[in-house]
Amino acid sequence: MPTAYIALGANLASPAGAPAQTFDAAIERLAELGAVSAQSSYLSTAPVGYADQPEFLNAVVALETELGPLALLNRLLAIEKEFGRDRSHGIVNGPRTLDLDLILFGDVVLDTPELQLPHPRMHERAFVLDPIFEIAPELMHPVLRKTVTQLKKELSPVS
Ligand code: PH2
Ligand code: MG
Ligand code: MG
Repeated sequence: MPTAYIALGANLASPAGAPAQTFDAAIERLAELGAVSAQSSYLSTAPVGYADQPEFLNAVVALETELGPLALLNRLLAIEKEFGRDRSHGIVNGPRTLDLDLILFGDVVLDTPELQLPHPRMHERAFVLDPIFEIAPELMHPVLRKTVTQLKKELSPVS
């Protein structure tokens, strides 16, 4: 069964509470989609891309699932909504109650309007690489053919 790596991000309270409580509850939902085989710690991170917003909580979960990548993506979007995600305001990279990004799905490489795999910015983002490094340092990026450890080393200290 393929392993999906899902990045969690939040910097606003959701119906479940503060971001850490949102993560706890969202991970219970993720566990209904397969088996959660690993989970990083919850890391406080400075906002990237749009600076004028609260700091984020970030984490990564490894999920063994029978769902295909698009079916999984649709379930992630539904869970985001359940936890109060509102995509109607126009701020790209702005504050959110819950962001669930599908980062990797086994070795699948996909480039469609709905879903790109691996996530096209995963290797540029410490808030994604740091939590993956905690749970899977030897995981290989299927396009760049570098491990998460290598990608983390190549990241500039400000990203
Ligand atoms: N997500 C973004 C944009 N910027 N910054 C941090 N620290 N953490 C995030 O999860 C994050 C971000 C877009 O999804
Ligand atoms: Mg995101
Ligand atoms: Mg997202």
